[in-house]
Amino acid sequence: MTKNIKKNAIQVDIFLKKFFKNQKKSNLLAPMKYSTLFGGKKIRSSIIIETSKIFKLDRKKVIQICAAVECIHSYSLIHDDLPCMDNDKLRRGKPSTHIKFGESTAILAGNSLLTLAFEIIADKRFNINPKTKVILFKELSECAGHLGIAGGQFLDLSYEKRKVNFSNIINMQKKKTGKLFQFCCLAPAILSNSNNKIKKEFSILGEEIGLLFQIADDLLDLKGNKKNVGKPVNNDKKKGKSTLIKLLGYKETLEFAFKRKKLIIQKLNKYGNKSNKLIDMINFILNRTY
Ligand code: GRG
Repeated sequence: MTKNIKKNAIQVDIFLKKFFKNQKKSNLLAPMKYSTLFGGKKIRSSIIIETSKIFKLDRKKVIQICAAVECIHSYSLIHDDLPCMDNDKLRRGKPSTHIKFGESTAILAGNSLLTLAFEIIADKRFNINPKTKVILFKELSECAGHLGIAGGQFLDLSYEKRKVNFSNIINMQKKKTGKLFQFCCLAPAILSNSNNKIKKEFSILGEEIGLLFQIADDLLDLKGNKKNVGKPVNNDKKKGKSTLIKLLGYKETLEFAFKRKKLIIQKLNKYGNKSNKLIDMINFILNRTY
């Protein structure tokens, strides 16, 4: 499995490197590259590529979507690590972007990665129907904005050191992490002109996969090791983060995650062999050590 994830990540990195190379030079390019090209699993790209197989879309057809999503993901990590947010000095085993380049540069590099994501989709070499591009823009901006990642991050920060109930934690995690995964599963359905029912089905699946990913991230924070994870562990407790583990305990959270995983896989089973690789990916999410 990890071999497949690595292979997918290399291809996205090749695309991103070329895209950066074709940009006019600026002082922000170095921190932008630092945050996107060196390290990171690029699991969201793998989810896009493996979902695309269900829709018989070649990986070349979705590489721009992968690159755009990774830019937004990297942007969110840069901002997440800032002193005014989670104040983390280590990311992917290296100094966080603001530690390496300074705070203002990190903020601006993050902002530039967000806009670059839309530039990548807008690029004329991404040769798809303009109407489809507009739909992708709309969905991606919704997933990144106040109803998605940014809104979820707001909730995450405002829930620190508070007693938060189950449904509020799930809602926060679905926004903070689930929404970008939602886009990863929805985009291939949009690109293949699927009907609204299928688009809805893949949106929900993506959001569920994202929630599973976030729960696995919280489990790793508790039981993982710093070297593998690439950032300090046991952070959530120190910061008073509201997680399912805090509410339910480790064992019950793990059981909850395995139940959710089973439901996702049941839904994907109806696609037969075409969904095998995506199912492998979902199994990886919960078994991962990094
Ligand atoms: C509007 C995009 C945007 C951002 C501003 C800071 C912020 C609001 C949102 C942060 C959201 C966030 C950091 C969610 C955490 C998701 C998560 C589990 C990250 C770790 O992802 P991995 O494991 O990281 O895929 P790698 O290093 O492999 O890329």
